[in-house]
Amino acid sequence: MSSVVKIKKCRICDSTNLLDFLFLGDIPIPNGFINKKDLKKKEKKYPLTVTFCKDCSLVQLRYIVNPKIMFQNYLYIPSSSKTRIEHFKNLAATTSDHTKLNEKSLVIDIGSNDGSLLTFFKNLGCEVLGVDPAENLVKVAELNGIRTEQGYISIPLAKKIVKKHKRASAVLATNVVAHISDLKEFLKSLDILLEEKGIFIAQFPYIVDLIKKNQFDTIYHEHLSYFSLKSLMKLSQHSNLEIYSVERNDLDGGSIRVFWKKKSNNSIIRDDKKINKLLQVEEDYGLYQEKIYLKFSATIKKIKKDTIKKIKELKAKNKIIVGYGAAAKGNIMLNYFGIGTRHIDYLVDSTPYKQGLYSPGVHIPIYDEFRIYEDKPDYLLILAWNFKKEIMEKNRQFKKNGGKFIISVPEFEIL
Ligand code: JHZ
Repeated sequence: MSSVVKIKKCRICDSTNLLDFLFLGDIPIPNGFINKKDLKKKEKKYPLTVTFCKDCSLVQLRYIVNPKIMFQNYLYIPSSSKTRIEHFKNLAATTSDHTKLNEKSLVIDIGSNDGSLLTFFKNLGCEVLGVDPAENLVKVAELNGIRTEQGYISIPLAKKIVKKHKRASAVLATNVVAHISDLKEFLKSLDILLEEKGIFIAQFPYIVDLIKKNQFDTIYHEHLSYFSLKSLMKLSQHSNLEIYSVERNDLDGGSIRVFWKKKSNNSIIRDDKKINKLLQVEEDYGLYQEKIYLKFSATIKKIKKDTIKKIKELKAKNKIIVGYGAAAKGNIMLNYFGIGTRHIDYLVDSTPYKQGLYSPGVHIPIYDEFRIYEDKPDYLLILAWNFKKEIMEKNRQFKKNGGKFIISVPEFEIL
């Protein structure tokens, strides 16, 4: 695969009836943090164009960046947030409510990162196996005691895993399905991985929340698809798996958990009530019509204008602004808004791997969170707005000292 490919048809239904409704610009990959010595090198940028399939309603990126460029060396780790780790604990409990797990059960996590989620299944006594393409993170996971196969899930890798280990009682994928280009092959791989009564649980940010709450910065090169339940049901038609339940939760600004089983497994009853209720929410919200996406695009342009104006006003008063959380989404926001070192003095992030590096595109230095207590900036622009509560609680003292928080999603606000 070349470094970037333009798609001509929908990933799920092959329709060419696509509407490009938003262009966020040519932007470097959002987890492409830079070493000081490389700052002068030309960075590769890729177009971020979002398109809507008028036939099956899948929202997707027009341009796909080669996954090797994005995931081989990956600096994002879930364990940098308490909220996410608590959520993983809850996900492990939900999984064992859905399927009987014991010491003989194998649980596989696709996109297992540093092994944080699987640790909870290990504590439940299950056998666990991670699958992840990032060389650096496989090493971290192994150090955490989580055995991990390095690679992208595919039919050959699924067959290899079954041969080497066994079939799984549960396969999980949190914030991963959106990263996958060939979704039909993905479902086939799951069919191979799962035992007859096994279940697959996927979780990712939900398009209804994304549109409703103006979460434009969740749109980036890693996320190829932004699924509605309807689009996923359409996808499942091409496979041996079917969706049997669905739940919403408030992680990452609003996510859905989708539960799949094998079509041949009649021991699990499909929860039609939950499924139909959510399909109705989507229909009522206008998710299957192009109008809502055109409106979203106009709103995002307004947020950009408002934020730049307000930040310039603060800078004119010589206020010091620091960005909180060098999240992938934050890097998209900064690049789309064109906010750089003239506006933001530096970023802070709890992930040790990101500290000492520079943000992609706008090249803002990243430091340890504690730096704000030495420098005492006037404002903290919360880039990781999905952890607003956790970040504000953690920095109560900053507020007590007279500091203020700024948020730009769902709209510009000083808190
Ligand atoms: P966070 C990643 O996106 C990439 P990002 C990926 N594609 C995806 O889908 C989402 O995750 C879910 C920092 N932080 O989790 C840690 C603090 O510094 O929103 C992280 O760098 N202090 C897989 O990168 C960042 O913020 C804190 O107190 O947008 C949050 O990144 C807290 C709570 C976080 O994901």
